[in-house]
Amino acid sequence: MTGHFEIDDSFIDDQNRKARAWIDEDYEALARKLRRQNVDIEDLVKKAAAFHVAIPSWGVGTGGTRFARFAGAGEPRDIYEKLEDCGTIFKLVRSTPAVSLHIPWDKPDDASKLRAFAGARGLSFDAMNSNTFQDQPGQTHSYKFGSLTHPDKFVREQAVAHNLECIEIGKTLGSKAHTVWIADGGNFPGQQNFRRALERYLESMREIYAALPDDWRVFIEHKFYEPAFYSTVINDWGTSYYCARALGPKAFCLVDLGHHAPNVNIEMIVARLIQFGKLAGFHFNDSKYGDDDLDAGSIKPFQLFLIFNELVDAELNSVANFNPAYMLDQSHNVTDPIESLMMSAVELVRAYVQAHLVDRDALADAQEQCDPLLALATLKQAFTTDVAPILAVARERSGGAIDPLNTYRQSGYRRRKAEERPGKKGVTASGIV
Ligand code: LRH
Ligand code: MN
Repeated sequence: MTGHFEIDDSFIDDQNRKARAWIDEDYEALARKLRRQNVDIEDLVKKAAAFHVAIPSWGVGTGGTRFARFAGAGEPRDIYEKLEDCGTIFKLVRSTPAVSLHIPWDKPDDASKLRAFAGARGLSFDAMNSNTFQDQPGQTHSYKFGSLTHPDKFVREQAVAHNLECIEIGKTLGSKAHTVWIADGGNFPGQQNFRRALERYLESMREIYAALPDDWRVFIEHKFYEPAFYSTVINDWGTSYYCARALGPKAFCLVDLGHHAPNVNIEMIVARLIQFGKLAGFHFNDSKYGDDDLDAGSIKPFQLFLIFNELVDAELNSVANFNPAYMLDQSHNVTDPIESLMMSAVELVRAYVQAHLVDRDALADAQEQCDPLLALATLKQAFTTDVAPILAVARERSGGAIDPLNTYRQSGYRRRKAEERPGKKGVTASGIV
């Protein structure tokens, strides 16, 4: 790839030097504050540096809605350019060493070549994602009326075969998990037989499960509506959990934060799935109304903190079968996707570190003493602690940017990509990617 611009380490060092002054001062002040709480700030820096979240390959392109997609400058045009941008995000925030691919959007001509290209940028591949919610050119059977649950067994077989192909590609890429989200459902009462559709789902998923290598996991992703607007086969965590139990020990339940009805207590669903040993992990994002796929922590940061409060409690108590996969799943319709993904990754590390600041003995006492206000105050003390200096020092010590957004903007990366990747800027056909 001739003439491809990259932000080099010396530029990041230069920018970090400019930020050194304020970071040292803030870090010392926070260290003193935490010392009073018998908390060693260095422990938290190590935890922050160890936190990783995967980038969705489909997130580095500009997203859209059914109304329009306003393509940005220097859009990645293929999986290699998507990985270039994922490499840039990783270089600046250091907490995103893996990418989650979507097939066929990212189907590689040469998976080994792709793995090497990613490896050269410090990137590996997280969970694969199948796509039986769109018809591909030349596809024999349409998914208009479903895929793994379609009444026609030839459609189900086609959908199963696609998932097996995703697993084969993933094996070459070094992935260890496969996420299955299906849009199957109905728009009208009576359109589907609810029980038969679920039986067909399990029948199809058993074939996919049987194809999993021993060290792989399959993630079932529930969603309460859209694109089906009356009923969705895998609509909630309960149905997902039933299926994961029915399939076996390699099947788990993935929580996409945008896939729940408004006001659903997602942190409680997370606690349930942790307790039941079936938490696959997350598609982190945020939303105000539906599956808005907005930037994580941008609308409900306290909910994000409460979810991490459950995760850290499980981590500290070494709960069995607790090995969640963290991924972002967002659609960037009006921002530079690289900036949104960087800032979203930072918000996840922030929530994780703040959750480690919860005084769990005090919280347990307040709960046992039936003192709700003290319990809430104990959580809020952690949530209202500004841990930004810890996050910045963790990034810098990992070779990243103290101020990733400013460093990215100073680098002129997007402008350079616009020169390298001439593409049609402006309004294009609708669709999420
Ligand atoms: C469905 C979903 C799923 C992906 C898709 C891009 O809403 O969250 O995880 O396959 O978005
Ligand atoms: Mn998702």
